[in-house]
Amino acid sequence: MALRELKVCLLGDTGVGKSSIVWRFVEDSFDPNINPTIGASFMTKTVQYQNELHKFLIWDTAGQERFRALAPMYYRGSAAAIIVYDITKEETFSTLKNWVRELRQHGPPNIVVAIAGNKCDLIDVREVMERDAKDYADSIHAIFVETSAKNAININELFIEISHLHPQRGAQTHSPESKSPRVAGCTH
Ligand SMILES: Nc1nc2c(ncn2[C@@H]2O[C@H](COP(=O)(O)OP(=O)(O)OP(=O)(O)O)[C@@H](O)[C@H]2O)c(=O)[nH]1
Ligand SMILES: [Mg+2]
Repeated sequence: MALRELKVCLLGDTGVGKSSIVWRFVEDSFDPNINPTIGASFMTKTVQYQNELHKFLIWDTAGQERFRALAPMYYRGSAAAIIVYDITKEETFSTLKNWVRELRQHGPPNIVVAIAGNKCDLIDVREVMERDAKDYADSIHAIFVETSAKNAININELFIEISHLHPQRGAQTHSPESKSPRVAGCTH
């Protein structure tokens, strides 16, 4: 059986749930008392899709400002970047846009970008509209999905979409509207 390795990094503000997304994907568990990441952490998970094994090599970066300068070490060799924001915190969406700009300027040219609006279980305190985030993602040809690491919503789907996109197509030529498999909306 063919084995494909995919290096993926997670970027985004502190507290948006990057480590929780990785933890949910790799261990299928959730820790409400998880600590902020120091530096970065590395995990792998191998998944079988049809007749291929996909090994995700995941670099989970630290969102705290003091670690910001380390990020290029992790995104430079990545096939895909998952940029995470928190749907209940508008400022984390601004941070996400800064990451997109930085990736465009300094990241690998064909890096697949996926945007994850995490904590979609908290719709009562939502600050970022799904439509606005989806429009933005379409404008930069990025995958978009709202996730909940807490309730295990769209976490596997996020990684499946990424593996479908790589390496056949880069982020630049991908049109999420027409080509990517659909992921269901967030149903809490
Ligand atoms: N309600 C809810 N809380 C979440 C979700 N994902 C993460 N959290 C909580 O958000 C807080 C921060 O989660 P982390 O996974 O540590 O966030 P992070 O992005 O890795 O933060 P840094 O490592 O500092 O960059 C924790 O208290 C989590 O339990 C989610 O989907 N829903
Ligand atoms: Mg973390």
